[in-house]
Amino acid sequence: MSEFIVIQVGQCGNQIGSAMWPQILQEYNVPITPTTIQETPTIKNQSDYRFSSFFNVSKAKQDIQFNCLQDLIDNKVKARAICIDMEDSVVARFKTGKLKGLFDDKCLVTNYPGSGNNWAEGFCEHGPQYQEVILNCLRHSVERCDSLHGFLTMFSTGGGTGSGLGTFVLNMLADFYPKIERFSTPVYSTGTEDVITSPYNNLLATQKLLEHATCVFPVENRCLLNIVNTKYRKTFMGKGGPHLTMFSATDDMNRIVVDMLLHLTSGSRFPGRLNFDMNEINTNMVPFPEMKFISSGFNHITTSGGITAKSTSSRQKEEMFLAACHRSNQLIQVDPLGPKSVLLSSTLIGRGDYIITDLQSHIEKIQAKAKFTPWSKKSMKLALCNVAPNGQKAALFSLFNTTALSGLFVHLKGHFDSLFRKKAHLHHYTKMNNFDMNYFYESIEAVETVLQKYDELEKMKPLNVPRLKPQIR
Ligand SMILES: Nc1nc2c(ncn2[C@@H]2O[C@H](COP(=O)(O)OP(=O)(O)OP(=O)(O)O)[C@@H](O)[C@H]2O)c(=O)[nH]1
Ligand SMILES: [Mg+2]
Repeated sequence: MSEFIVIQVGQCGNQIGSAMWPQILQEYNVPITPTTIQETPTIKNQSDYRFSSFFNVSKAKQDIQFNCLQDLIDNKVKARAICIDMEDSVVARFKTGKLKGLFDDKCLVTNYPGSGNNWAEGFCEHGPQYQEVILNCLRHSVERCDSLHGFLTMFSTGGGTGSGLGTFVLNMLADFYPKIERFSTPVYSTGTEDVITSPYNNLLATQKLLEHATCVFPVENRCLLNIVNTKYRKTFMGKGGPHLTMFSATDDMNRIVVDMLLHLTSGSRFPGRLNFDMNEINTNMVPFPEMKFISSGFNHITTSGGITAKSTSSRQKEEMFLAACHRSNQLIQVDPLGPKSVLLSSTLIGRGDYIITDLQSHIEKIQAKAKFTPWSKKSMKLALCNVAPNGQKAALFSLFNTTALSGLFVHLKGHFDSLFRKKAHLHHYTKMNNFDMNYFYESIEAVETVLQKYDELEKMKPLNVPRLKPQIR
């Protein structure tokens, strides 16, 4: 059984975490309050379903059926989470709010007043200052795992703490636990920039992600906002009605990120007829070390709007497939099956009422529509997870490693250049102890290298291997 440690850093990382843990519990039929127990539970026996992948349950308590959060607290069950922020307001909610008692106090790290939207403050100041404290949290969490499989880090790249200290932690993980997978979900504010120094922070964080993460599942706030605008609020927004602001939509946006993380980790948490674990995703999806950014998409059906009929019709599955691959449902701005995309690798994960032939028919459609590298057309990763998202009968999750991701890197570099050319706001970075201009130069170089690689792969001609003709004697 494999275990994961979730590391949430900064405001954004911790806000996503605070939306994620109740949802994970809900999938195991452990609601926050006992009154919301479902009539037909998604799973029947928690001990069969790798509850301890994300929760530390002592050996003696592993056969207990937990019915609500209070049961977990009474039995000293803790989320495998480390919550770090250089201000204390978001993490403080874990001590007093609805998740009170779920987190280990030894794994909450806070300070005051934050990292001032400055990557250098997070990475160069708070990093060294908190290294020992964070290392103790890591050791404490790792010692409570039997077979640690991976770390999952979550933070935004636009501010200072998540971006700077978050990537410092990634660097620590690579140094101290080099053999353990390091998955990361960075939230980019590209297109909805609300932090003036974010072009610097985004680029500096991206270089560290490229260097230290094993696999990156990026999310762009503009995509989340579009999904929220067009899907969730469609019914009562009306045509031409007011558009949601980032501020009012943040909870809904975070719920989409949480759905993605639940799909991504579903194979590690539940069994499947064609089971998969997250390390398989890394092996299958990352063809070259620098090509580790992966686009994710799925049918955004919430619990209330999910498929609840006894079985899922083939028409519904077809709709789910189209939705999961459509550009409007990608969490990063790409069109995986569009003309500017060459697929380096792809994964489809069917959850719940899905069988292998459903996935195979989806694959044929992708093969007919998309462009591929010489090696990637015939080999797609398929996986089935027995348990559907909470309240749904079935769901489809897609992952694409595509050259269209170059759009993100072009955007990051363009925004960075416009600020850097004028040296605007630069003194905030250069005044930090341990910061030197090489951080900027290395980041520019790393992004340019990735762009060059995408370009080469896009231009690569598919191999035309002639079929062997049968010999006539
Ligand atoms: N999707 C999403 N984006 C967020 C959330 N909170 C902040 N952001 C975005 O993240 C960027 C700023 O990062 P924060 O996470 O607030 O910053 P931080 O990591 O706490 O760093 P400092 O406050 O500068 O020390 C902005 O672009 C915000 O719009 C959130 O809960 N969800
Ligand atoms: Mg903050």
